[in-house]
Amino acid sequence: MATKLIIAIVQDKDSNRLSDIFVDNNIRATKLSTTGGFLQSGNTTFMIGIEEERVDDALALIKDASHARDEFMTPPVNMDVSMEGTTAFPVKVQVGGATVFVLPVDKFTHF
Ligand code: 2BA
Repeated sequence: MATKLIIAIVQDKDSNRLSDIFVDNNIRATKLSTTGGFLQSGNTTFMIGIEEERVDDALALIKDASHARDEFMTPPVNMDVSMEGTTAFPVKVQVGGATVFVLPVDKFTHF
């Protein structure tokens, strides 16, 4: 039976509920505290080793538990231009519900 690795990046606000959902559905996952490269604020990455047949079910649970939200970020002031009258206004960024990768797994062992 082929194993896949799901890597799912979700917002911190959704992560505890998603952990509970994984436990309830007998999905084994490792939760990592991560940082988004763009917003440079915390998010949560789940690593899930799972049988290929169950990948779609896991993706449906992730989709259901993850919500898109608007965040505001203040862009850095460009120091190349004159500072006169330059104010960095917060910019609205929509952060997605979940960013998900599904990878093949060459070998999966438990010792
Ligand atoms: P962040 O890198 O902090 O990005 C947060 C949100 O900012 C993104 O939401 C997107 O709406 C926006 N954003 C990111 N880069 C941008 C850029 N160069 N210009 C304009 N807006 C930009 P999502 O796309 O939903 O991504 C949420 C989080 O998922 C990301 O947090 C990052 O941690 C991860 N992620 C997204 N795409 C990825 C990828 N291709 N590879 C690895 N991680 C990814």
